Amino acid sequence: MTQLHPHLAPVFDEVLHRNPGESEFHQAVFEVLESLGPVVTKRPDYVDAAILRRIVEPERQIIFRVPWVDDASNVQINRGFRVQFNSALGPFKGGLRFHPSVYLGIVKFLGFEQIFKNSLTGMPIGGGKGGSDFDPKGKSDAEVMRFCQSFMTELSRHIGQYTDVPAGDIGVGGRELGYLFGQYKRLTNAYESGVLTGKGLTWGGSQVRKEATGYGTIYFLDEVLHSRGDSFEGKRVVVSGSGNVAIYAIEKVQQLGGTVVACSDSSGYIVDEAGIDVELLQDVKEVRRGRIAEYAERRPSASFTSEGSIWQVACDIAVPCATQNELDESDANTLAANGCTLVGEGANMPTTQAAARVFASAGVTFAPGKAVNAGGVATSALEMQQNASRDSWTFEHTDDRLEEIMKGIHDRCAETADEYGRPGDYVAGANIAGFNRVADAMLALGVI
Ligand code: NDP
Ligand code: 2IT
Repeated sequence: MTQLHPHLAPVFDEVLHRNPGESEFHQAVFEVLESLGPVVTKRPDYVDAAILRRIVEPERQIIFRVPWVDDASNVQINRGFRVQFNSALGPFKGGLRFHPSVYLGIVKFLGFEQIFKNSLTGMPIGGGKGGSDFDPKGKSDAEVMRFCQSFMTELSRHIGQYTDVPAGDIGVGGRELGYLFGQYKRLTNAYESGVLTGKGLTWGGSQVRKEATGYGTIYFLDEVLHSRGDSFEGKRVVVSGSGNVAIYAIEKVQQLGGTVVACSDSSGYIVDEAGIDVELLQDVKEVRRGRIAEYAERRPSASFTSEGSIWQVACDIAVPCATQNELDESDANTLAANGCTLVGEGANMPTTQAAARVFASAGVTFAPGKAVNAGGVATSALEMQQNASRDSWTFEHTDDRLEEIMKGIHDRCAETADEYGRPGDYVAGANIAGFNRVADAMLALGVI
């Protein structure tokens, strides 16, 4: 572990003391603090106003019981969370995750990352995150609906278009957002479109929001490649996951002339040397909600493996799009040895700190999630703009806006890294650029 700056070490110690057992949150905080040494040296006013000590403490944390009745008439109890982390730049904004692994430490790591990601977009959105340990897998639509209605019955007191605007994340897609919005509308007797993003196109959603995180991820990586005089044309790419982010990342890579040869889910991975057939993948994962092995059963050029790691598949570019800490030190060594030159995080914190250090020392360009996957939340902010003006834009216009935003984020990270003497270090660039904008707003708003 590197040493933190003397002003930052006590901040981290306080985080460890106040948040015992929340290892993902500790990891996310450490990764940001590690980049901020040069900032606190340059800006003693941030230290004097305790910006660092305030930014690691959520403004509000809500934990609630979610009781619901399953199809066999049994009462089930889940736990719900919303962490409203920082609203200096705008209303709290960030997704909801439904996955059995969700606990406060996961929600806090995601909410903390969201502050800097949202800042990097340049849009007026603060950072928050929520979710539940509910597992939508294997549940009927009616069970998912009853769970979502119960979850929203409590969450509705804490959200609003000017307060806190949730969206999707792992396990929360169009179906779940529909049930959540329906219940909010019923409880409040108001069609308040701006209270949630990721809505369907017939009920207030934006074009491109579904595709935005995956497309935005690839637009960002395309900028990295352009900055080296290169492109996706002819590149061999591995994308982990096969959910919302992965599917549209795969589609965009192939539109730009690359070939995605592998993807995965929590049961294993498939290799398809002919290039992933996105329509088939959508049918297996989005329509049928099936397992990735079914793709290989239906496609002669593909094979399924349940053992080992997807990162053993040789590639030029690796795009982890599944979940946190899915790419470890040994995976990073394998990727580097196999000639991978670029890793971009479509997921939130998929790369362990040890793996990121391997990439740095092996000369593999590493682009962090808070910059790379910001296209999802940026398009959520475009959805909020459309809702506020009761307008709806075309696919082409919205996609152009997304591409422009991703180029802007790329350039902001690259320029900030140069300014702080870390050329090519996208981690430092993203953390510093994201932090500075929030810190300036917090300074202006006083001690609150
Ligand atoms: P989905 O639920 O649509 O898909 C998640 C994918 O990751 C599935 O293939 C799932 O496999 C796999 N996965 C999830 N958890 C695990 C696990 N513990 N181990 C192995 N595989 C796992 O989610 P998204 O595509 O929306 O999210 C993927 C990542 O991108 C997350 O890190 C999320 O925070 C991040 N993200 C999402 C954004 C969005 O707009 N949706 C925006 C920015 C970031 P299985 O089906 O087997 O569970
Ligand atoms: O991690 C993320 O940025 C998201 N899950 C999307 C958040 C949003 O509000 O669109």
